[in-house]
Amino acid sequence: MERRALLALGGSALATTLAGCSSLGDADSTTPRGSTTNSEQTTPRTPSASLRNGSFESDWQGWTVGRRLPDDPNEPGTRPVASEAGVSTRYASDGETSLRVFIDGSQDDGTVWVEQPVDLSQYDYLAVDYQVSTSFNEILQAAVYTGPEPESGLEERQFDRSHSLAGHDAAGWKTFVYDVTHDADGIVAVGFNIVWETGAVGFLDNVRLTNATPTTVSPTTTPTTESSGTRSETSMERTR
Ligand SMILES: [Ca+2]
Repeated sequence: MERRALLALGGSALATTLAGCSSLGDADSTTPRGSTTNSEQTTPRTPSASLRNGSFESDWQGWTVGRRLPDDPNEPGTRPVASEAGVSTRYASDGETSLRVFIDGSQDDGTVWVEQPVDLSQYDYLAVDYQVSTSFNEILQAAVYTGPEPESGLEERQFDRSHSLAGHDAAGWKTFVYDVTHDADGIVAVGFNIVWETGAVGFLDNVRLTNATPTTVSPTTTPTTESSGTRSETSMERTR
C-alpha cells in the first residue's frame, strides 16, 4: 500500500500542463513529479502491440495523463480549474485498483484522461468499465478516443462521449464498448468530461482491446463494488 502513496505529479506550474500530457513514467512512481511542459509531447513514443496495464494494477505504467481544462474562474488567465488523476484502491472492477479522476466543473467544462500509444491494427473493439450511477443528473461523461495521435494533443471534441454515466438502473461497474476503426499505430485515451457546475469524481478500470466482442459487466441492484472500508485512495495526482 505504501508503494502507491503519492504517485503523482505535484503541480505548481499548472499552466504548462493545461493542454499537455504529463509523463508519469514507469520508474519510481512514488516520487512526486514536477509539472511538465508541452515539449514532452514531442518526445516520440513507440506504440506497443497490446495495451499495457489496462487495469491499473501496475501503478501508472504505460499511461500518461492529458488535460483540456478551462481557466479557473477565480483566477482567469492564471491557472486552469483543479483536477486530479490517481490510481485508487477504493473501487476496482478488475484486480484491486482503478483510475480515479477529479475535475472541478466550475466552468461546466473540462476533460481529463490517460492515454498510451498502441498498434491498433489488430483490434476491433475497445472496452472500458466505468462506474455508473442511478442519478439522472449527468455531471461527468465517459470520454474515450481511439485513433491516430493528433500532433497537438487530443481535444475535447475528438472524444466519444456517447455513453452516459447517469440514469442507470443500478449503480456500479458497467462496460462500455467502442468500435476501433483506425487500422494502424495510434493511441487509446480514456477519461472523463465534466458538464455540470460542480466538482466530481469518476472511476474507470479494465481498459482492454479485443478483436472479438468483449465480455461485459453491468451493475446489479445490490451494489457489489463497495469495498470493506479498509481500503483507501492512496495515490493522487493533483494539479494545484
Ligand atoms: Ca484494476
